[in-house]
Amino acid sequence: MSTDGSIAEQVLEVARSAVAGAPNEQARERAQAVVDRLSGPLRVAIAGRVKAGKSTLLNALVGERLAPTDAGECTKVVSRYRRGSGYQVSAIMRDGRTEQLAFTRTGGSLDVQLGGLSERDVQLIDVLWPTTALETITLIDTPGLASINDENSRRTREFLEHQDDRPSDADAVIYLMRHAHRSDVAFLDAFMDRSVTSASPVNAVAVLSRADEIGAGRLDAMESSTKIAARYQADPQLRGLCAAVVPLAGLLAETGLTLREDEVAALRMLAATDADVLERMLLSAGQFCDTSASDLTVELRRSLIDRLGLFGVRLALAEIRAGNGTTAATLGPILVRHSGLTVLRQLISQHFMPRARVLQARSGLVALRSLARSLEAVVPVLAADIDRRLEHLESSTVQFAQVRAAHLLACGAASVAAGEVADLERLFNGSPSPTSLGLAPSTPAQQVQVAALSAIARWRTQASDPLADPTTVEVYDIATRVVEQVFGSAMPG
Ligand SMILES: Nc1nc2c(ncn2[C@@H]2O[C@H](COP(=O)(O)OP(=O)(O)O)[C@@H](O)[C@H]2O)c(=O)[nH]1
Ligand SMILES: [Mg+2]
Repeated sequence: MSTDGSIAEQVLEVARSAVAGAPNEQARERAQAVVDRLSGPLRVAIAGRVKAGKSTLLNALVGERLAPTDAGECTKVVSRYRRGSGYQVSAIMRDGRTEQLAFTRTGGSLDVQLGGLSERDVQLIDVLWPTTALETITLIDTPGLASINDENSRRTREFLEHQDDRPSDADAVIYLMRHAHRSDVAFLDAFMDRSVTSASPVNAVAVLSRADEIGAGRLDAMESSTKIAARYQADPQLRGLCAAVVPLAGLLAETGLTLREDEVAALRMLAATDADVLERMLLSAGQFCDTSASDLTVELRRSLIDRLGLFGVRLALAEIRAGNGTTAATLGPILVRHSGLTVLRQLISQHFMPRARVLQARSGLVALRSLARSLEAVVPVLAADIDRRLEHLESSTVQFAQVRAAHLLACGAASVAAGEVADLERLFNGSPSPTSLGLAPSTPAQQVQVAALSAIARWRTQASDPLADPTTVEVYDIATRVVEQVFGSAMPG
């Protein structure tokens, strides 16, 4: 039986022979790109409207303030953050050149200078950073989608969407929405109908961002946003576009992870303010920063609002007063806990990661197939060999089929009975194992086989329903294949 890893390795092997047999530099580069991709980490793009909180989320995931969160020139360009052995920032130009960029770190945040370069000529800013947070994923910050036709949106779509001759540059997408605005759904839709590789409900997750601002930043903001996210997730249209919707206060997470002792000292001073006075101050950001509101300088108060938001300030003060967190080391984790970052992280590690290798292999396969097509006229033997090997891989590998079935199921293309959805989802999620059948991993082999036989009978019966449409039949067929694998790997003894 193939493991997830070996699928990627098999595609990698095909890519390596394409590199070796490439008749020209261009073909070699394309094949090499597949090799690089399959041996590198998963690429997760963060997309959404301007000011949705994309860069803030990226920083929270890294635990450092790498992505600029202002509207500086670099926020208009796609930026990629990946692990490096040292610190290095470069611009990959549209004409293919690479230019080293100067950068500084001020107040804990990374500041990149474009020098004399025009952002219009820059295709991508490539940041190499030595942090373990980027070991298994590369994060991509995209310019905001203000409207479907503007320049930034074009750049983002160019990056995310599957183009005819090459697969998307992202393996998975985190889509940020402040609220499920009509056009947000339209944007999401535009990404999704491209191909399984670029985006599908299988590799996209939606984040209800800036969740702390819901309900004017009251202390129950996160509970309200959790309910709203649950409602979005139940929406059939959204369910068909992304795997899940989770609420997130990215700013709280970013600041919690980078909280400084001097900031907590200022918060402690505020917490000691007379309760009535404080109550009034916390009514709005304007009142909080009013010149005469506190002995703390206006500048200091404004920076607390920038770093925490009104909700974050309220939360921090309440926690300090309760004695739960009075230093950066104790208050920081409390802020992170309230932010929703843990749930998002779990989603990434449980949803994206197990499929990461499969998705990458799938992207590689698409790229190699299009390479083979372009080589047909020049080196027909090599092209045919690549095609044949890819075909064989695709048909013999149940994981590709699982991803496809999960996609068809999630986007509603397959019409299965409501009572079957959970069982099918379980089958399409992860490598075939007793867990696929809802059994404990330690279930005795004989028992697994008995359960598998009855599941095979169940899905086969469904697949042979003469009234079922072809897509639905395909999903049941794939379910049967998965269970057969479970059966085959459960050896009594
Ligand atoms: N209150 C609050 N503000 C946020 C949050 N995330 C981002 N912001 C603020 O919203 C603004 C835009 O954030 P940014 O990350 O640059 O958005 P981007 O344009 O999508 O990259 C900045 O001023 C952030 O501080 C959040 O979770 N809560
Ligand atoms: Mg940004």
